[in-house]
Amino acid sequence: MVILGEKEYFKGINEIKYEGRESDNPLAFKFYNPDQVVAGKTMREHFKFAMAYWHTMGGVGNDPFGPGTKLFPWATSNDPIVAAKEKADAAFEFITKMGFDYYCFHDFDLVEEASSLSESEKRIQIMVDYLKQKMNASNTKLLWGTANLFSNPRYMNGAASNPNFEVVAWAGAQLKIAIDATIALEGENYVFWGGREGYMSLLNTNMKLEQDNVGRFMRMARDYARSNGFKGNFFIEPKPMEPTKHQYDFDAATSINFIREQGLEEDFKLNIEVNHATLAQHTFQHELQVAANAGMLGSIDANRGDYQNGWDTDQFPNNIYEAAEAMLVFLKSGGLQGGGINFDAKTRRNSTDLEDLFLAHIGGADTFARGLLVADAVLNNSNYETLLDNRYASFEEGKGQEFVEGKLTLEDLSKLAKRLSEPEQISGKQELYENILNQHI
Ligand code: XLS
Ligand code: NI
Ligand code: NI
Repeated sequence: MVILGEKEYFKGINEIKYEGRESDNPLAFKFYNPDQVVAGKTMREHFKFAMAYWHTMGGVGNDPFGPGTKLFPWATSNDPIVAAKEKADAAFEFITKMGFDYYCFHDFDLVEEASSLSESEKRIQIMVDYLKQKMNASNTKLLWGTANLFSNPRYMNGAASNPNFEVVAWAGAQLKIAIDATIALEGENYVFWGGREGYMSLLNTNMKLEQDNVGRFMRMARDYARSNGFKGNFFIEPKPMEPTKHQYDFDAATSINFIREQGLEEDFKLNIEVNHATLAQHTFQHELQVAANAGMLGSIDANRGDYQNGWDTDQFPNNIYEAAEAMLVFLKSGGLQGGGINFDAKTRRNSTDLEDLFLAHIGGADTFARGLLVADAVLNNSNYETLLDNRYASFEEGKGQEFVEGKLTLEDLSKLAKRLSEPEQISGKQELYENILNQHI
């Protein structure tokens, strides 16, 4: 059901429907069919697509070389509450017209930050009440909430990792407000993305203290949220750099180590973002696999980088090959634990039509849907799994099996190898695997 405020912002655009591959309607899904069952679940259930409040409602196209290019009709009032309510009206009109079930926000995406903490808190509470009504009317849910602990100049040296305890305390106050809002809106998860948690120069940095302080901050968040009834997951969203030169949550492996070192493994998982993976010189699917191996594949921020430069360009996903490889990992590891797919992506600075927001999300949803269909076909209609199993068959029997079971010593390996002749050469068959994937695209 489409939810409108007093005004209709996206005039002429109706609810986006699945029309199939043959459709020429640019405002229709070609592959994302919410009710289609793939591998035992509907696409809607697999993906839990979410709109990112900051990019979709707030991303006006400013970059380091120039101001915004997009004059959003919901961003005209000088009264912060009026502006915030109009933004929320537009957000819910958008989400419901897209047919999505979820959204995600930072505290100050909802309403402009005030000059005092308590005034900011009041503003957020007003918006929480307003959003509750919108969510109830439309059956929309909050995938995750988070606090923006990186934009305000006070966080220039970090938030939880700040060398000045007073800034850490301020960040804690803001964190508490964001957790309260997330709980009040029945948010399913809470995200930590530490844009300024890291360092620019090691010369002026006590890395050990800073990282331990981030751990303490997260344990406080967990304890506070749990004691106030929050049952969801906490996610760390890894990113190697930008804005900080070196971020502590560099990649999935680094973040998993941090989670374990800080005793957070019962409550924390990862939110993997495509463009953050590639910034860390990994592939998206690599990061998903690392998270899945640790039982921490929680959620996805969907976007893509530009493979000719190294920036976090946050473009909408459109690479079917990348999505198909990612969905192979996704299906084989049983999907996401508690999270969903949040379009943390922005239309280009020169994509200035309101319609472009729809086209971008349609393309993103179709890319993931197509990736899922391809991955499902590869798993069910090809010998991919058999090939992969056979590659490791030597660990399934005999001495290989004993090795896996931990029954052999290094002396055993030595004796065994001396009895064997030079092992036979076995091809890795990479091209065959690649051909199988392409065959199903
Ligand atoms: C920035 C991050 C950010 C988080 C939420 O690069 O992706 O948008 O998802 O703070
Ligand atoms: Ni990002
Ligand atoms: Ni993100």
